[in-house]
Amino acid sequence: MVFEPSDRPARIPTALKILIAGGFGAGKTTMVGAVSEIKPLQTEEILSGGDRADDTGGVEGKTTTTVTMDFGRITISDDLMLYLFGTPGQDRFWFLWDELSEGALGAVVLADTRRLADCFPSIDYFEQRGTPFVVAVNCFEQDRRFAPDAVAGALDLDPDVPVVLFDAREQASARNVLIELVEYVARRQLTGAGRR
Ligand SMILES: Nc1nc2c(ncn2[C@@H]2O[C@H](COP(=O)(O)OP(=O)(O)O)[C@@H](O)[C@H]2O)c(=O)[nH]1
Ligand SMILES: [Mg+2]
Repeated sequence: MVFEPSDRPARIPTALKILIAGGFGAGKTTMVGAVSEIKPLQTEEILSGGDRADDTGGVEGKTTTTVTMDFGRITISDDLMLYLFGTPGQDRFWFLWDELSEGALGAVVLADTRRLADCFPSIDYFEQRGTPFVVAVNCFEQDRRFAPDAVAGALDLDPDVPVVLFDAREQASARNVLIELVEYVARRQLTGAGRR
């Protein structure tokens, strides 16, 4: 048997791990579902009326909550593949975060402008760990668009942290956020900002 040298050597793509964080109802499950090439792995639990553990103020349409985590995969290019891990939004699952964050390239923090404060814990967490993150503003209210600068100011972000307006339901829009994060991490590494 003769092996012909192929003109395009098979490349093994680099697989990077990205966390998708943000408050309850900010759109994590939606985003992972919109971009993932594999069926998202997730467990939704019906929110019970009686002993409801999650505060649903502002997200009244929501009847389920993700109990485990969202997991997805997206191919960005021939040599780059991203694995997405949605962080559990509920405070009672914080213990999972350290495990999840291990080896992550960076994070996307989803911000819902109706409940902006909900993403503070995620931002604090990544700032403390030195994990690079971008803030993706999920535009629920079409008629009330917030300027990225205004959101950055309200969240008191470092000036270099990218803030992107997006729609978690749209694949191209969600994909763009991920590319923004990868480029941000690359820029930080070039300038040495990522080194601790
Ligand atoms: N209008 C609008 N609704 C969205 C958007 N993203 C998510 N939703 C809806 O908001 C609700 C909460 O989203 P979900 O992904 O479950 O939030 P999670 O708790 O962060 O996983 C769901 O009913 C989604 O269909 C968006 O960009 N625009
Ligand atoms: Mg969810």
